[in-house]
Amino acid sequence: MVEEEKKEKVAKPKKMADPAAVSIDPATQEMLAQAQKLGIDTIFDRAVTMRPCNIGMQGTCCKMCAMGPCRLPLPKAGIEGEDTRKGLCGATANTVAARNFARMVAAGTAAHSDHGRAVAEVFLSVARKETDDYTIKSPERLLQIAPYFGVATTVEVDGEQLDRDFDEIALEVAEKAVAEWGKPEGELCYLKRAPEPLYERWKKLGELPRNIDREVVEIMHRTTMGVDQDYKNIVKQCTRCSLSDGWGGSMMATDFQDVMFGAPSPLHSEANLGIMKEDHVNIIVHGHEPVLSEMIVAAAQSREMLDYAASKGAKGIQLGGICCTGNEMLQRHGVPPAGTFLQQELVIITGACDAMVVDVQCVFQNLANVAKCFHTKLITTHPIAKMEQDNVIHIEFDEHHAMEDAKRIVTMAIDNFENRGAEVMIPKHKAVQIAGFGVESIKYHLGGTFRGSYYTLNDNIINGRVRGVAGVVGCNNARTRHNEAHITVVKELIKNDVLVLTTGCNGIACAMHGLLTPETAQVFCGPGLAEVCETVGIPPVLHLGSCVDNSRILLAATEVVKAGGLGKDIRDLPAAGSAPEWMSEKAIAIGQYFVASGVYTVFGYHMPLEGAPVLKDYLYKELENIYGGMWDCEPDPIKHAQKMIAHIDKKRKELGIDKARERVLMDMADRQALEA
Ligand code: BF8
Repeated sequence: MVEEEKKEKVAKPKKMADPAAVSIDPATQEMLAQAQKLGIDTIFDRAVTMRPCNIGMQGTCCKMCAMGPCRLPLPKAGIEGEDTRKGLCGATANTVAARNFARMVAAGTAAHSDHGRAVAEVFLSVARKETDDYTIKSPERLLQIAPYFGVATTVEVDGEQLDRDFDEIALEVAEKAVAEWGKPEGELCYLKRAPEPLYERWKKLGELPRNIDREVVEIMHRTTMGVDQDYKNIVKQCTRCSLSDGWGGSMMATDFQDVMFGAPSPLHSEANLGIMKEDHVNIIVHGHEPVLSEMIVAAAQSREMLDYAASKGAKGIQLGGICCTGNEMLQRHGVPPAGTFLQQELVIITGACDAMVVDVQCVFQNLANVAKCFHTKLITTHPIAKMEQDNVIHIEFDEHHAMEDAKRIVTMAIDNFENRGAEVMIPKHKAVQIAGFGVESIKYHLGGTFRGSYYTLNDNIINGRVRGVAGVVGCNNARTRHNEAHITVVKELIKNDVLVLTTGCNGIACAMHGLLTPETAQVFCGPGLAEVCETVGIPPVLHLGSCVDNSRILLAATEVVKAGGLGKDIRDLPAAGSAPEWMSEKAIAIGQYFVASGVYTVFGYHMPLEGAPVLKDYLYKELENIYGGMWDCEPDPIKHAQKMIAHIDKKRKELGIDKARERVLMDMADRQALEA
């Protein structure tokens, strides 16, 4: 009998995800069904069979030492009177949850900033003329940022200011930038890019980051067993560390990528799995650091490689992106993203992916198992990110012979084209998009070349056509329905005349669902925002790039403050932040620097704070008194957007711009009267 029971158990069919229930995207649904037909498990199925740990979800599992893990779940009946929960050492639920939260901030900051460091180091090689493969494509950006590093761009000769030697400027900036990760004293150079009251607040609070590595290290020290036991003091260090990300490592990643690869400007592209082509060699770049992918784009466009592809019977080479390397290639070259974070396995399951090239971050280890079922060459390229499976090829990138590495990879993909199996299925779905916005292009489109400022945007916010601005960013999460919260939040915001700035996987999701074209304004926007978008020809959702490019959102907000009429600090602006489907530690670092920069920031899904209600209250309420920004969490996407809109309205009221203004058409006599 026992044996029979056992057999029955084994024979039970494995639980699988329902494609329509786990994604709103038809391409994802089709490919998931195909994966299930082929018996290949994906993250969607694994999310069904593995449930998350309830105590970890609450943020109150402490595994900082070998006496634990100490688990401090909230009692089912709640807490009446004193909260007596404590770990073996006496750590309270607040301390445990704050330490876990802080370690996420440290990990997120480390990831973005190590990416920034790698880019800055490549730039140093360029400035030292050690590589021919990379050059300076945007000298303007370099001259723009040089003063923040204390590097002069002019030199006085006989009482006259003359342009300084450009190579000298480049080298000095590169050396100063690389030092930002470990300089022994002082503060990060970019902090003074923030509006003055914001910088002064951080200074008064003693939260100016000293150097990037130190702030990450200090979190690791403070949160190890028996050190910082005051949740407010831990959160303070979270701020200092996260600022070294947003106003440090991430901002430098953005800037030096712009300097070397060119500052993005709006361009046309497409998005979703349907960008792959059956008769082309398909190469997918995935990860976050774009240094090698830049070379892959150049190699794939070279006559030599195109001819070689033709000789193997391919009609061309189709590049596509996943995650933020995809966003980087999109914003500078128009390379279409094949999908978001959750679609990475599906790209291979099309059977048409001849090579997937990965660098760092957000890469599933299961890609190697999926690749085993197809002809796909899975290539890791970064010394800090290898895979244990033996079908994975490692080609380590080196900036000194970057083009050689890139050509080797592209050649490998072309050679693999003829090895495709019979199971090729590329979903038809794709959407067009306009991407590649940045601080300057917003200025150009909304301010005009003549004005060259954010004045027109501010004017439209003041007159109420644009109710406010929202930064909606971040990941997909397999615990929520793929893209549903992203799209619902964004649609609700633009319906209510809120202009949306997007990055990361939210940007890809918005592109896939057709929200990144000027034409969508008429369909989805409130009348005010629709009028502005139509007049200047921009989409109501502006794609600003990858997750390190959230620094562009900080700088855009700073430009709005500078343009005047909307307060003196980011905290005064009718603006809010959101990550509807977050999953990465990087999102927590971003959230903390948004909050500490004065932005009300709402996360979807859940936050690992429910087990520590006092800490939660501190982050969701008290931080507003300190920074003007605070955290919030709302899984329901409509309520999520409505909370952001309520905050925007609160700020409009504080600014005295909450009443609809009558639009008066002035004639010449009226104007003359005004001038008099
Ligand atoms: O850095 S949004 S899933 S890809 S972590 Fe990863 Fe999240 Fe996507 Fe970009 Ni950002």
